[in-house]
Amino acid sequence: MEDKDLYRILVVGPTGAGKSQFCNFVQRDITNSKNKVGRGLRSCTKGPQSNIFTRNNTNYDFLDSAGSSDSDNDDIKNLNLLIDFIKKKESIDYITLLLKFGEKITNETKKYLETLGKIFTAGEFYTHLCVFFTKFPTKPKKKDRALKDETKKEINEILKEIFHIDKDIQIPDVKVYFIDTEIDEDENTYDEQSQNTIDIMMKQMKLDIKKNNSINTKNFDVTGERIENEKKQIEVLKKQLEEEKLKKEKEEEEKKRVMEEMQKMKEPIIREAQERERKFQEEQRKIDEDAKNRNIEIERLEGKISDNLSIAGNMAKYGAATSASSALSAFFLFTVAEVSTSTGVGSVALNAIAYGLIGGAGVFALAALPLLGAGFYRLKRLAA
Ligand SMILES: Nc1nc2c(ncn2[C@@H]2O[C@H](COP(=O)(O)OP(=O)(O)O)[C@@H](O)[C@H]2O)c(=O)[nH]1
Ligand SMILES: [Mg+2]
Repeated sequence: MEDKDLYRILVVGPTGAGKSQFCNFVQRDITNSKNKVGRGLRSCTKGPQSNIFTRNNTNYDFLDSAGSSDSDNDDIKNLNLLIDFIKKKESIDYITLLLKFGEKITNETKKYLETLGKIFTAGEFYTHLCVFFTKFPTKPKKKDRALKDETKKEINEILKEIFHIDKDIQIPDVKVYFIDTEIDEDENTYDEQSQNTIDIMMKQMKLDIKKNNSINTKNFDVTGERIENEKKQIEVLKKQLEEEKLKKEKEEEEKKRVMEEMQKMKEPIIREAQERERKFQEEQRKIDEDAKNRNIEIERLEGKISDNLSIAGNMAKYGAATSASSALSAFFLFTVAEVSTSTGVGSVALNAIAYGLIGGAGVFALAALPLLGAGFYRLKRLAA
């Protein structure tokens, strides 16, 4: 959104807060005479007044309102004047509320704020407002800085009360500024720090206005009927919201009930499926086990086959060696016997050898028998 051609700003606050001097200050009216500034108790502003000027290439109209609790003490009269005035303007963009720094917020001021609460809705007020505390020392002391923080807190609490905003409802704090608009008579200048504060406020205001529409002032009225209607509308909306909420809750409950019902219906089916799955898993496990066992058996048999084959092989080798060696010994003994007989060695010696031969053969035969038997048995198992 483009910047507006003219920003219309309402300046409100109790008499003596410094509204007229503020309007001179924002337009750097160093004569401080465009808006007649009050001297003494009586208010000098008779009725609302327009202040159109240009600052930093932007056009403004600061509307200096009459204080509603001025020395005439006629709140309604001043309120009438203000409403008539802003009705003619059709819309305003912003509200600056001026209060004196360092002074307790009096009951009079509270009444003034309550009157504002009859003109603006809380929504309008909170989205278009900033607060200025005037007469803030140009060289603030420690106590002034402490009071500044307290003041911010206090004004936020008071406004919440006036606009009936629950304490626990979180709304952003209103923007609060501290200035001194008094001319330094020796130097004939305004406090520059305070002028900078005005520039900051104007920038902030432009941002706020981009977010929020202007306040339409055409339907403003003195009786507070507009606000009452708004409140009634809010009540109707609240009721509707409450009914909607109840309806939704009932729907949610019904949904939950149906879901539970469905769950119940589903349960036996799920259980059956689970049982089937369990059985399937068990069967699968058995099959796996069997397969594993068979594999073990196969491995065992294979092991045996190779075992037996090697035993049989050894046996054959062993048997051949044994037969060969016994044949050799028999042949050797026979030769010895033959030689001994022919050479005429004594018969005693011959006999001893012959007996030795027979005995040795006997012993060999006895030793070889179980071995042969075992070999035979193994070969038979293998064949089976
Ligand atoms: N020191 C000082 N005096 C101020 C300031 N603002 C207003 N005044 C004085 O307070 C008195 C009332 O100011 P005025 O603008 O007429 O208040 P209005 O009734 O709200 O319009 C005048 O004497 C001003 O000079 C301020 O910021 N600092
Ligand atoms: Mg004034």
